[in-house]
Amino acid sequence: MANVYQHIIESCRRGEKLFAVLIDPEKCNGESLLSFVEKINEALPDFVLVGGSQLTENVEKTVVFIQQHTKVPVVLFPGNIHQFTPKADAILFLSLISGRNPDFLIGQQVAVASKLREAQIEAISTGYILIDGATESAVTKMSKTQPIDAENVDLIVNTALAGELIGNKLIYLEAGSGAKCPVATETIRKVKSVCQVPIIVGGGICSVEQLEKAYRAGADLVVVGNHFEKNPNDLFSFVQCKRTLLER
Ligand code: 1GP
Repeated sequence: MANVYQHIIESCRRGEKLFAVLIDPEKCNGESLLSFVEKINEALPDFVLVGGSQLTENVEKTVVFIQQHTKVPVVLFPGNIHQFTPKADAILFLSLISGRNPDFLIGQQVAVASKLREAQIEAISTGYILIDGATESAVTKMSKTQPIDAENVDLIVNTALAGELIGNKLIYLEAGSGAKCPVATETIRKVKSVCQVPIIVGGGICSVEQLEKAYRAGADLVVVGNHFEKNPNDLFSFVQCKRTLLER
């Protein structure tokens, strides 16, 4: 089984960028899932993330289906503990450090910890920072926490730094799925300048230009989900973008 974190660290060391597609089992299933997985096999993003903010019963089925059809590692990106399945290759073990809801900071993690250990799944401690993307996100609704104001860059940077200092191995800057405004490049740049761990950026990225800007600002891994629901063929140009950056 692939070691996902090792892959991220080694890519960062080589100066390579990473790209992940996010699949929400409630929105992408059946024929559309099969057809998208076929595109994944051609485009070869680094990871397939599976998860969503809403409660869903289809996570395990979706993970197994994707694994049966592709060799790209499948990483859980769970909105809550009910989405846990030991079948995934790894899990982003998220703590919503921008919020002050104890359940999403540590409560859900405590509830699922023994299952993770039992499954011996690769759990990657991830400081998850929700930033206002000018749309009310599903994360805000589900977690009952407010995003950090996008203008409050100092707070975002200090939150990321605190996450790293308490041991998070990744920092995820999230504008929320379908955000009108993705995370600002200046914010990514400042977080990258203080953090040593890899930075994930996601939420509202819907063009190669926005993707390239995020990479150039310092994003190590960019996650795109929503955009591919209507434009699955764009997967090719998005994955190509990170390759082109490396060749330049
Ligand atoms: C959401 O960061 C991810 O959690 C991806 O966002 O669906 O807007 O691409 P989009």
